[in-house]
Amino acid sequence: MFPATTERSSLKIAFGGAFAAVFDVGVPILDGHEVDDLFPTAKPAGRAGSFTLFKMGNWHLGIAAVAVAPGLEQAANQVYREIFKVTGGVQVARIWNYVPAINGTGANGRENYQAFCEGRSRAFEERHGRDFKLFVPAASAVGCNSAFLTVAFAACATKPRHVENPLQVPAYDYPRKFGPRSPSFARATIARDGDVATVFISGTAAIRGHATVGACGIAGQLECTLQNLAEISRACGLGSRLDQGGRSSRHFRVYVRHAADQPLVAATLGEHLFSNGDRISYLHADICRQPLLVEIEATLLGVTVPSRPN
Ligand code: 3EB
Repeated sequence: MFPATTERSSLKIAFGGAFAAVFDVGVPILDGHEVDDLFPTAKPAGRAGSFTLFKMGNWHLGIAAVAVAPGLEQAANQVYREIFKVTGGVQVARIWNYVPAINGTGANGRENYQAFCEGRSRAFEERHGRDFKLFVPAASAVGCNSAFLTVAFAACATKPRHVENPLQVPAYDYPRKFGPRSPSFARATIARDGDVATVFISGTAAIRGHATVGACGIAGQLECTLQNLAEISRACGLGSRLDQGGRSSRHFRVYVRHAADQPLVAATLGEHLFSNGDRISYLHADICRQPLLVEIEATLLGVTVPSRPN
C-alpha cells in the first residue's frame, strides 16, 4: 500500500535476510514489497574493491554502489571489471543495474544509457574475448534517483544457460543506431543446481525485433510485454506462463515510468500474469529507451527441471 507520507520509500536489495545487509538502490516503491531478498540464507563473504560479497551454497553474490564521476562509461567499465575479478572462473548468471539519470545526457552529448552500455560491453570483451556475447547473462538496467551507479550480481558455480526470445533480436545484436556498443545481456538465464533451477527473466519491455512498440500507449505496451514474457517463458521450457501453478516461488519487479500508470498496470498484470503467492514490487523508474513506459523482470526460485544427462 502507499505510505502515508509523500516521501516514498525506495527499493532495498538485501542478501542474507533483511537484517544482514540491505542496500538502497534509489528507486521509489509505488506498491508491494520494499525489500527484495532473493538469497535469504546467504552469508557475508567479505569485501573486494567496491563490492560487498555474499555466499549461499553454489551462489556467489555481490553488490556495489559507485560514484559516476568521471563518467558513466568509466564507472560501468570499472564495476564490471571488478565483477569479473571477484567471480574468477565462476560465471555470472544475473546482473541488476541501477543507473543515475539513465535517459539524461552526459559529457559530449552522449546518452547516459549508451555510455553505460559502452563501458559494460568493453569489460565483457576484455574478460571473454570477441565471442563475449555467449557469456552475457540476464540483466536489467533502469534509472535511479541515487547519485551512485548500483550493480548487483549473482554468479553460480554451475554453468548457466542463457536463453533468447525468438520474437526479439538479441540485445547484443541490436543495430548500431541504438548505440555504438550494444547492451550486453541475455533475455533469460537458467542456473541449475541439482534437479532444481533458478530462472532469471531479464527486464522485458515492448520491443519487437529491435523496434520499440511505443506509440500504442501503456495498454499496448503491456500487451506486447506480456507476449514477450510468454515467448521467453516457452523458450526456457516453462510453458507460456512462467511456471505459474508450479512449485517455484516467483518474484517480480515491475518498473513504470509514470506513477499514474501503476493502477492500470497492476490491474492488467493481476488478470494476465500474477497469481497468489507471487512476490511483486511496483517501482517508479525511468526505462532505458525513452518511449518505453513499463518493464517487467522475474526471478523464479526452485523451478523443477527434468534431470539432463551430461
Ligand atoms: C530491452 O529489451 C529493454 O541494458 O541490461 C532490458 C533488460 C533492457 C536489460 C540492460 C536493458 C537491459 O532492450 C531494456
